[in-house]
Amino acid sequence: MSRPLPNPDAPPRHDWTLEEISSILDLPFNDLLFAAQSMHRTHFDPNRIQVSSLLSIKTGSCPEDCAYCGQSAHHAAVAPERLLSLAEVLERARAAKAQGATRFCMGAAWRNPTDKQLDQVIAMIEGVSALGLETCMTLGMLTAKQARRLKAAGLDYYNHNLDTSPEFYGRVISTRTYRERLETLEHVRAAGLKTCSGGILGMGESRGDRAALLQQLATLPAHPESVPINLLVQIEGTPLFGSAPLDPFEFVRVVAAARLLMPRSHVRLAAGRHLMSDELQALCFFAGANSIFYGERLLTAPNAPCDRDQDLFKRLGLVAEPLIPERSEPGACHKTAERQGM
Ligand code: SAM
Ligand code: DTB
Ligand code: SF4
Repeated sequence: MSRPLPNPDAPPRHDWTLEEISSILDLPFNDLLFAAQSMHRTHFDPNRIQVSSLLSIKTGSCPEDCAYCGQSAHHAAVAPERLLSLAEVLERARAAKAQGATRFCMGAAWRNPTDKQLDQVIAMIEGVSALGLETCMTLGMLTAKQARRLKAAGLDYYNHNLDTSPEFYGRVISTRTYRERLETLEHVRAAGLKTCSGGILGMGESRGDRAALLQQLATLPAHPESVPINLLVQIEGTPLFGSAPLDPFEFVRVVAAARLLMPRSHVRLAAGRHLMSDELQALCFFAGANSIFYGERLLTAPNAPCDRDQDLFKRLGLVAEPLIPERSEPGACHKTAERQGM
């Protein structure tokens, strides 16, 4: 290989240039995958996958105009629903845990939560944590004070995606700026919450846009602990419905580059897995993806069916990452996951 590649033994860098990232994305496919897999096994057990489950706690009628999203009131693709009750959320969290999930992610179709809405979701964080699950929320923009309140309530992760490059962003969203997204990430970090932040591929962006998104993520003061890479799920009625499909190898390249640039982060093969073949998912795991959403639904869109995932894990010899010991009720989740071959 003529071009320098990230050294697996060097500390993670936060000063990646666009040129460096572009040259990584442009590598011959086999060189890129070999480098990413080498990096992956330096920092992680290559056969372990973190398993998260997702629930929409408040669906639809969102004031934002994100062109990919079926929950925006601007396109009204899905019927709006009220905020779920604490009992409903806990029932779904228990079911997710019984299926082998170790993290429960709750999403609301809000531009930002009000302080009253925050009180309601804080009760959910406390209840889900008490079940021994890690908690993640994605509620839109947060103030510094709201982020601190979520941390004090015991929230583990906050998801807030940059979605795409700063340059392409204006083609996708007009009601919230890139800067505002970065500010929310600052508040999340400052509060001591773990960050979950990534983007969406397949919206018509160029490879240069994908490099610029990766640069934004990899030059944050701390790499997000979790980096979800979503494949656009095309939802009828949204402006991005009918976008040209992405070359699947391009998706794998971005996963591999994320692994090389943010070597200690969990890279999640997020939305769109139900549209991927088993072989494509296996390539993504080889390229360094080590987290998935598990369960029949994402927020409003379908996910890969659970029996298909269990079969895939078995055929690939993958096992679910156990809960960190201090959070689990003695061995419970791990046992459930093993029983299911996950
Ligand atoms: N409303 C909050 C917000 O946008 O900040 C939280 C929920 S929102 C649905 C979380 C993320 O899901 C978005 O930032 C986007 O990256 C991803 N997402 C939404 N719709 C998607 C779709 N149709 N395909 C792929 N990813 C999607
Ligand atoms: C993320 O990056 N992907 C998830 C989660 N964070 C909240 C959301 C995917 C949504 C897919 C479309 C839907 O279900 O409506
Ligand atoms: Fe609203 Fe989030 Fe959907 Fe954007 S992605 S329209 S903010 S729910």
